Amino acid sequence: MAYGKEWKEVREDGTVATRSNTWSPPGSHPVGYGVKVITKDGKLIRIEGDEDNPITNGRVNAMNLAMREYTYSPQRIIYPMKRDPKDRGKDKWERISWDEALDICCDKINEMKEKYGAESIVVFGGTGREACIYYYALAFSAIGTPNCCYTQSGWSCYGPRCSVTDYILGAGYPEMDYAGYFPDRFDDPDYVMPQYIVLWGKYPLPSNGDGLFGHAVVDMMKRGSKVISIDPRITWVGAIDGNINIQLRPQTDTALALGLINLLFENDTYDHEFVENWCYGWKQLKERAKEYPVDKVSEITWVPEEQIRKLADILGTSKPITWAWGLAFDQNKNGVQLGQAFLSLCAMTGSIDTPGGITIGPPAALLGKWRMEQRSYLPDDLWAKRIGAEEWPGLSTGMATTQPDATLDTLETGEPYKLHMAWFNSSNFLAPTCSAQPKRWHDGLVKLDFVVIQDLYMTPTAMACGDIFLPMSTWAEHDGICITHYGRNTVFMGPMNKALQVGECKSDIEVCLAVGNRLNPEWWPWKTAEEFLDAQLEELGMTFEDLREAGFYQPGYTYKKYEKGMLRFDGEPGFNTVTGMVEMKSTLYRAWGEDPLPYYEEPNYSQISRPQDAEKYPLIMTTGARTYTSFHSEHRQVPSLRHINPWPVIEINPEDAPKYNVTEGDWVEVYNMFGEARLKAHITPTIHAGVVHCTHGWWYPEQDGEEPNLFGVWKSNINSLIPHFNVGKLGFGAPYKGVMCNIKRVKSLDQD
Ligand SMILES: Nc1nc2c(c(=O)[nH]1)N[C@H]1C(S)=C(S)[C@@H](COP(=O)(O)OP(=O)(O)OC[C@H]3O[C@@H](n4cnc5c(=O)[nH]c(N)nc54)[C@H](O)[C@@H]3O)O[C@H]1N2
Ligand SMILES: Nc1nc2c(c(=O)[nH]1)N[C@H]1C(S)=C(S)[C@@H](COP(=O)(O)OP(=O)(O)OC[C@H]3O[C@@H](n4cnc5c(=O)[nH]c(N)nc54)[C@H](O)[C@@H]3O)O[C@H]1N2
Ligand SMILES: [Mo]
Repeated sequence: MAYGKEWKEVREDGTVATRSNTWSPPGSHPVGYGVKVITKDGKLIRIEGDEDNPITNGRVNAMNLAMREYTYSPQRIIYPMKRDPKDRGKDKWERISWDEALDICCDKINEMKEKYGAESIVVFGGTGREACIYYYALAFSAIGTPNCCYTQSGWSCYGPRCSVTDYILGAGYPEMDYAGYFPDRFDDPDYVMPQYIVLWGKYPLPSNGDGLFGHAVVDMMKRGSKVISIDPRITWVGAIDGNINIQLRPQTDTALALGLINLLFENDTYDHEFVENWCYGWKQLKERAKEYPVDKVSEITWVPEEQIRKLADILGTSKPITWAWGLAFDQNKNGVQLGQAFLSLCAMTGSIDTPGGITIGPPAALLGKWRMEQRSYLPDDLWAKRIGAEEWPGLSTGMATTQPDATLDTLETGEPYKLHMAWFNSSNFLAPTCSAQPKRWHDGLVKLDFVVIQDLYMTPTAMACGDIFLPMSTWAEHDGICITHYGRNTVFMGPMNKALQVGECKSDIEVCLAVGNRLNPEWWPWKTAEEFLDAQLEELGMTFEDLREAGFYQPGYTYKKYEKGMLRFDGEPGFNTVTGMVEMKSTLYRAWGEDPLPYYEEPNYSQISRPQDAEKYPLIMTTGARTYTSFHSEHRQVPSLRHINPWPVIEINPEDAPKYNVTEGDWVEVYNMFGEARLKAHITPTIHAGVVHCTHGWWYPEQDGEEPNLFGVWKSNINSLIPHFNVGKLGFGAPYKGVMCNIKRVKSLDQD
């Protein structure tokens, strides 16, 4: 159903309902909950679900239900501000106009370029938010630096999965098939309901990770699909009768995947037609997988042998099977091999590009042309200066960024050149979000000459090092486009429609345009967001107003594109890889000095690889499983959400808790050779014995914000326990979801 002009409606009670699609800010991934923003006299009243949205059907997540509190929080920053660099760490901000703020920023950019070269400026960006579409362009063609950095050690989010897909499959992000492409959804005649949904290292109900509307899993369960959850924790979905839990030791997934591949070959239950015609290197993979017999895999993973066999039987005999892979792939040094093995399993079960299997995007992203072009603005010699690009081709080929760990080294050592200026766009990485060993980042950042912060709230990062603060609008306060997987697998695209204005806040697009207009008008000719969005949508033959009136866009899906010549730039059948096939044995991995076949590697900080530390640190810590009430470090100031989850939590198995004299609700210090953090104990049998899980992203906005306290950012900073440069051979992956640790009971957040 198209909305027509009724995307904005005045109701009888005088309120206005503006249909929109939520993305960010505040943070969220491009899923696009369809909503109605209810305003009165320009003020936000509430968010309602939009029952006409074909995917979300009127449902809204907790963070959007709390939008009014978020929008009008007294702690939100709604005017541009400046602070003298000598007052960093002090609450000495002064309100200024946008013009003054932008003039200062642009003058500084020009000054840095002249004195030290454009590469002395680095743009930092965070996760999956709308800003991510624009901060690369902000760096490359507005500011003119090759150094755009996503700071998570080993680029451990999404980038690895996308790059692995690119290298092995030559396609856009593989997503579980939840019939999102079709207006009639699950009733579409082309669609087949999967027998099983594999949720591997992903729990999409709270996370809606990457581009997947998590509740679709529940919609599919209602229609008969069963879930296989591969996770050290038993989740709500896993706990439902008939669903299967494979509770493994963190970071041992690649061994499990290879064990399953071995059994599918051994049992001869793989899809012969697909494997033999469309997969390169399958015989070598078969040989490699023989090194992973089920008894060995059971010992490595802690999963009982009979469970592994049963799982292999299900995978070999059920059709269709749909697969979702999550963050646990990226946050693993061995994750590139895991991704390769995972895609091989998808191939062996005949799931790739088939109804009810996994969908894949074409090699060129929808609305991706403009983003690619911005890169070409930079001359080759400047592009060659991108930090870590030459040393890490396996990363820098897939990602247009710096290598994050190398960026920290550059910040600390001034090699190969000194960094002088940073522009933070949607990243608060001192709070335990992106950065591992955040104190090291802190000490490097406070020494920079000039720092710009583009955010909605005063954060520990802004307080520590910001000189200019540019206040951002929420998704309800600006125009934009929400597109799943940034166009790499466009299940759905929808308009974000401005419904209100708060203070003088502007959107990320507007800031990009303002900076681009000043510094590089030839590449930034658009004056308004709408003009810019019109230009973006030209390739689809529509304007932004058309998209508003349509309400949403679902492109439809053609299955088995590889048979039809729809996946390669040359129009031939096959996949867009070096060999034209699914590369179970990777040509590119080999070219970059990596084993072309998947292998299991024990994590560096485990009791097995460091027996000398096993007694000191007998537990394994995984972190960051998402909660319904926060997006990373955001939302801690929102009373109703904080009420639900008031403190950081460490989950401990009831077998382990008494050994440490810990009971429910106690404060616990978790520590290892890198650092420590304090959280509250939750004793639960849903976590595997021997493993603890810690929530991430904690700081205390209610506390003193000035240095050295910085809103208590060091107290529960779980990333203090995560080492840097613990990455795989391609430069990807880090142990955020698996390091050894110990715990002890303490009196409180501050007292031993
Ligand atoms: N231990 C551990 N650490 C982790 C993880 C984990 O699982 N465990 N997960 C990691 C992952 S996967 C990721 S992606 C990172 C995320 O790390 P970050 O993306 O750095 O997340 P935040 O700390 O929330 O910082 C985002 C900042 O941007 C602001 N913001 C929100 N939306 C917008 C917007 O649209 N525009 C602008 N300009 N600003 C906005 C927010 O207010 C916030 O201050 O954290 C990582 N850290
Ligand atoms: N509400 C909310 N939503 C979010 C975010 C948020 O902060 N809050 N962050 C967003 C971001 S940036 C991302 S990347 C996504 C991530 O979302 P997901 O991909 O769903 O990842 P997580 O929630 O980190 O972890 C998923 C599951 O992996 C399990 N796990 C932990 N270690 C391992 C392991 O070694 N192996 C396996 N197989 N499983 C393991 C955890 O127990 C957890 O249940 O969520 C996004 N959505
Ligand atoms: Mo992420």
